[in-house]
Amino acid sequence: GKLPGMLYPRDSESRSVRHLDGMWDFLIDTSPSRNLSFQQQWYSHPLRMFGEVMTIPVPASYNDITIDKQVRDFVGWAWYERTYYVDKNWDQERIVLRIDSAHYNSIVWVNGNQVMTHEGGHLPFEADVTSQLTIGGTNRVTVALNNTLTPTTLPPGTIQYQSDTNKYPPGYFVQNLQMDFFNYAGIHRHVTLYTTPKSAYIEDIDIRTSFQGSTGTVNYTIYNAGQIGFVQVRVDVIDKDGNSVAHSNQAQDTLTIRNANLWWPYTMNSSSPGYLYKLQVSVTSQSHSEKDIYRQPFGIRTVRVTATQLFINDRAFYCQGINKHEDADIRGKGLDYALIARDFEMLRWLGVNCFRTSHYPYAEEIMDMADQTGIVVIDESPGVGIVNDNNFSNKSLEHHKAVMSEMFQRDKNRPAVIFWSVANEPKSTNPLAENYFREVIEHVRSLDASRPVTFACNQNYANDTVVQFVDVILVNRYMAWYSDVSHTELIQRQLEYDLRGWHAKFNKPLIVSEYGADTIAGFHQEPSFVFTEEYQVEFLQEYHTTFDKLRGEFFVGEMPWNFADFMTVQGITRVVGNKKGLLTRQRQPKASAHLIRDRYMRMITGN
Ligand code: BDP
Repeated sequence: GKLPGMLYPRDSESRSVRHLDGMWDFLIDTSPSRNLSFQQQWYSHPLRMFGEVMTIPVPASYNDITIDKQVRDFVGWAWYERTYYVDKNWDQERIVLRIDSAHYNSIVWVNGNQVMTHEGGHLPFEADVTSQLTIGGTNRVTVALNNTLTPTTLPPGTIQYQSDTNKYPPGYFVQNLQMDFFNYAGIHRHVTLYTTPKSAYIEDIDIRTSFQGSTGTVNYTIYNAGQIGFVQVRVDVIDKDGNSVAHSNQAQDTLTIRNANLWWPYTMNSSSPGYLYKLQVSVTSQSHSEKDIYRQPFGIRTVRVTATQLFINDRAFYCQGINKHEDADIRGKGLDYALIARDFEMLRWLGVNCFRTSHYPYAEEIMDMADQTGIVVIDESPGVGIVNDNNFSNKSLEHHKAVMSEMFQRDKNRPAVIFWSVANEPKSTNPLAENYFREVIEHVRSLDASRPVTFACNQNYANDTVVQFVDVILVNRYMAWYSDVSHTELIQRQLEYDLRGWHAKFNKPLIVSEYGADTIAGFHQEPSFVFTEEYQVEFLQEYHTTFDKLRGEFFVGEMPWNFADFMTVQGITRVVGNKKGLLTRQRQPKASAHLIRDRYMRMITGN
């Protein structure tokens, strides 16, 4: 069946957008049952009636805002609330409430009435709230979030109860994570109210592109959610200069564009990287009383892999990559335009032409920047840490498929997205993984035949059961870090043997999707020593020698772990977070950043 549309809220002649970002009231449910908030129905009255509320910003993770450890490390229901005025001129409109990301389980009320629930962070959800709102008056929105991870959430986790009352008070529990990043929680991205016409509105737009010679092909479908149907559809392809270069009056059609500008990564076409067209869609109701207009950016480009190569627009592409996280001081995983701008500045400074959204879908504003600047994205799901038998259950599988559908709906029209990555480091040697991932990958292929599908693998080629299903092999490797630590002299031998083994067995192109060493900025030692900047540089250089050797054969890309230092759970192997960044958490370079920059710049200039 048709998946619900997830068009990004954009204003137009027929649509208004209003962010509800700002300071919200906030209260965590610390009751022993963890459930007092539902017994007392915290959604039924202003939150301040139920406890001493804090002021927490939206968007942001709540964890690192306060000086209260209980808030930082909280596991359970956290409640957000604000009031807002709805413009009296919106009385003829359909009004939608959209939350771009809230981690993890969410329930949303408007004026005390439940309007939606959603499972999973990192992806948007929305509901038509027209009938719940007081138009021309104040309204209260309440969001309850629960960040508990279980064997069937993505990412999965467990709650461990401690029963030894000699050591722990009654009811004591801890959240165990199966991923190596802090489980930041909160309303992480925009909360938006937007309007469309009441019944004749555009629900979804699906665009597939290709080209022959200099002629581009744009195949699109417009989905009408309204009950009354359109009598008129008008679709125009608008180029960068604002000119219509093709048009149609059909809800589904294939348009050709002569002398099309293809969407290119900036390293392949520096004069016009990331060329975006807009599909301008307008629909008019039968009675002509309603008209909806939406402009969807898209690019014309193709992706293809062979047994040894990766092609974008039929030209070989090499991934000068990097892995990222959504992570920063104070705001955690909260959307921050200044941070996004700085990150893209540093990506360009490093010469990066590709990043992986390790290990969950990133904010739409980040994806927009990738589309606009011509940086390629491996779009990864929150399927990180699928390692225990109970993570492969039918319930997990159904949820994983649903998450892939949501990701596809959100990102399907983005030219920057070249691959779907369904997971990071699942236990793919577990026999249960074979059927689970066959189904997940088949599901993604049924949604999208135009993009290769993959996952990042940390297992071994002899026993892996899942790489057989992918189009391109992604392996995460930590020779001389998690094994043979300090022995950089072993990297080349072990890496070449391993990478050749993967290719020989599966006959697919290969990317090293992670490699890295923890490094404390400012630690120096010569000869190199683990955790020093010298060690990180030497470590990366050894990998590079092997990458360069295999590049002409089947090796199509490299992605250091990680762009920047990032926060993790507290533990004895993490010194205030994971320090494998080329940059510090404040986005300043370590010595390794200069090494990668020199290397990637030479690739760009061909020296
Ligand atoms: C890999 C994981 C990544 C970790 C990294 C590390 O994919 O999330 O942060 O190792 O340990 O196994 O630094």
